[in-house]
Amino acid sequence: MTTADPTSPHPAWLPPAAFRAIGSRQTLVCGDGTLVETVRDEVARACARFGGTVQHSTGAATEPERTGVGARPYDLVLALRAAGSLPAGAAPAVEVGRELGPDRGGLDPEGFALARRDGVTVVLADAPAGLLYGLFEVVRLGAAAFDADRAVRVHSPALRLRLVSHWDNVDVHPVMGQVERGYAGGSIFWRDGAPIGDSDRIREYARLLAACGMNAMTVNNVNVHGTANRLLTDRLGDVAAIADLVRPYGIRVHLSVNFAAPVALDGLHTADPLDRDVRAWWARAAGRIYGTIPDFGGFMVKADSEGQPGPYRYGRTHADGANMLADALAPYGGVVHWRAFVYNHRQDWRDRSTDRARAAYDHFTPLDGRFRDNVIVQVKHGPMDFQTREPVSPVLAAMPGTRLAVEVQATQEYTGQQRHVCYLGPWWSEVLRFAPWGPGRPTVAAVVGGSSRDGDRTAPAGDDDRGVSAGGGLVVVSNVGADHYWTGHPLAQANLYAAGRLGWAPDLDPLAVLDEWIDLTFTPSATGDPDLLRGTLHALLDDSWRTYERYTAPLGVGFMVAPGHHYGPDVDGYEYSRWGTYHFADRDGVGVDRTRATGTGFTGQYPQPWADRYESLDTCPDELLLFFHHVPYQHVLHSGSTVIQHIYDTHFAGVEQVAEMVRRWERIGPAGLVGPALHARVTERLAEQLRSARQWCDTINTYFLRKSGVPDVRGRRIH
Ligand code: GCW
Repeated sequence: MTTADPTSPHPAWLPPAAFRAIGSRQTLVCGDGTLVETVRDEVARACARFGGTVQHSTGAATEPERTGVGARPYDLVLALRAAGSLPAGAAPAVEVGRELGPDRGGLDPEGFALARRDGVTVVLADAPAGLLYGLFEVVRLGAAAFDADRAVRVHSPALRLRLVSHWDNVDVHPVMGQVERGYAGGSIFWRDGAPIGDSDRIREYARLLAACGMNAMTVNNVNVHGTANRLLTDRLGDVAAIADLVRPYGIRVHLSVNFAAPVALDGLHTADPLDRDVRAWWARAAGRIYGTIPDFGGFMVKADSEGQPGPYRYGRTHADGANMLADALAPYGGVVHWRAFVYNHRQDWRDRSTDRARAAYDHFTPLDGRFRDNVIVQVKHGPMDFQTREPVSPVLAAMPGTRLAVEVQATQEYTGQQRHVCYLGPWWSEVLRFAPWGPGRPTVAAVVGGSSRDGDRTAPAGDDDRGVSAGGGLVVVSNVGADHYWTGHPLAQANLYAAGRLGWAPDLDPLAVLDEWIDLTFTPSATGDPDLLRGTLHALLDDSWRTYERYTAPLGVGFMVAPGHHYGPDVDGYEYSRWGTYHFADRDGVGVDRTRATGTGFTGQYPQPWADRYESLDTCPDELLLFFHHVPYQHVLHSGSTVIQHIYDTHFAGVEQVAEMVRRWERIGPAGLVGPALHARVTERLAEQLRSARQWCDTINTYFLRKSGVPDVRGRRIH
């Protein structure tokens, strides 16, 4: 990679060199429409740099034939199947099309077929979006796309909706700043209440999103306040401007809205979802939006959560609230993402039956089947709140009559705030592959992909994109900001990339995804040893989530973080607070008893086999032991270690692993394998990670030594 140009954003996984293989060849693009033009423009841009050519034939006129170049052999043909006859030089594409034939049926609207035959690489799609995703698949393959023959392979996304949720504030929030939980500088959309107006950056961002497989985004925080309310009304033009910029990359814009917007904006006396005037207000708002943004995606709502307004205030249910908005959007094909992140954040800690982990299930599962088809209930992947380790939310297995989306957090609120290397691909992959009904039964990916309506049968997804069968897909909270590297920590780019790729294909190996990201992002330099760079990046990233877990939160304990900003250790920071209680450590033991037998009964929210597996100390996985059980410090884990010794050992080991990461990264500096600016940025962040890891280790080990009185069997120094 060359030295970063500080005036333009870092190219992330789309540096010009990633297009070398395409840009040095002869390409034919066939078809009509904005996204096809994007494909043509992308190829043309690459050709301008690397000397190849591109011909574009629309359905109406096959330009290559008219100009007599039709007989030339192409290296790459990207064609819509309906684009009409192909020129002679694209004959292999015709054959591939025939093979794909009527018996293979229509391709997914975002899908494509890829093959290589007789020296021609062929991408066929039935809709322009498919051609765009096909192009980026060829980019990913690089030179390999033009090597040996390839049998026809049909690609389509497993999850229909793959949305990036921005917690970007329009106004600067007095506590949260321009981006809530943002660790990468300001917002790429907003500054001090107004649009930033950096069209190039927003366009580049849309390109990056499309290239990793995303197709939607919200442009404002789920906590909606101040000027953000007005994005629905007199500031709608700001949203339309963003939509215009991202549309050519197949990204649809959604808005986070305030449930009480009719009150906040127009002085209505109520926001009751069953009130006629309120319903009419939302219907008018939707009409206005679609008049301005015809492909608007829909609304995202955080209601009755952490102080946000919602239907409870009017004695109504979440279904009443969500359905009202759904009805307003339905005539235009919009959806409502209604978040299930609802819990009592004013708890009385003396009441041991209150359990935040239970909340989403208790609030939402009674409403299963009562949401409109264009409502997506958006469920955080764990029952708590994006902690380093949590079980999968049982809600994902408990609402067969509802479209569900799973929400993950790329912004590293609880995983090192983009100062620590923490590759989350392996974590999300575990979540998506989790089988709530046991091995061999549908996974979370199947639930949110719509191929599983319940645990007892697997039904194919419907053809339409409405209804429960369509699933609700993946939502990822963005980790992007106005920073040169987009994500503050340059290596945190891998998280956004992985979210898109896993949303498209949840079965992908997260380490293979990392290889894709490395290959695209880091162009091998003429002098450097690419294996050294790849080896170093794998050494830093592969196990980084587990390393982070080792020096922070043992065995499923969460929230031992400093209250408010959530960075760094504070074991009792949230303990016995109104937000919840998370470890119950005392002189005898630690952990939260969530069993049915003696605890909060949370284990009962799971179907079998997990309800029993989590309930029993004999079968509960070590890594979640303290999430489900309160045990003495001397309790022996399946690993053979005691709980207290495990805490000491993992904390020391985690720090040692970070020290090794520092050494590995230092070693590649002189080799010039990455630009000096990027190398320096990562070096600086690693130094902070090491400092912070030591602090975590000291704090946690000291706390538990004092509480338990049990010494480290290895006699290491604990303060
Ligand atoms: O994790 C918590 C965060 C809040 C966030 C909330 C949510 C946007 O601390 O900052 O608010 O989750 O998901 O709504």
